[in-house]
Amino acid sequence: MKSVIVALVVFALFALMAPATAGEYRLGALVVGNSWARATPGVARNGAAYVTIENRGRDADRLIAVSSPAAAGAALHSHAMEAGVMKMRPVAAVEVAPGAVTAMKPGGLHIMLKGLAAPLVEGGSFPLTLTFERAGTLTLEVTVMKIGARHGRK
Ligand SMILES: [Cu+2]
Repeated sequence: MKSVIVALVVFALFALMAPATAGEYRLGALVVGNSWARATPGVARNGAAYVTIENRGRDADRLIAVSSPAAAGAALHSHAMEAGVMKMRPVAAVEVAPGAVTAMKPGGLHIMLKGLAAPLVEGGSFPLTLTFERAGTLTLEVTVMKIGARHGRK
């Protein structure tokens, strides 16, 4: 009987941890998926990663911190026009409103990876940790697409 309960508990834990579908991760009311990055040429010191965050809950949440062992530093960035020139700007947090889907993409919101430990190679992957104010912390695997890619697998 005891072993059955243990097996059920282990199964339940796996069910909780397993991605909802391939490449999707659940964290409380949040579903995070389509995580990808562009491959970087050997000389590049920085890279960028993108994720899509869906808030299926009733409460607003905020992405407040990002980190990765693939880079010395990671930060949330947006793009904005400044005197007619597109510039990247750090943002303190990314709001994820209830019922909304926030999709990072080239030319928009992105996760800046500063001081890459090694070039990002197409077909590879690396861990990325996201910290949300309400839902907590999630580490997911980011797939590296080709240099100049406009989107992930989807
Ligand atoms: Cu940036």
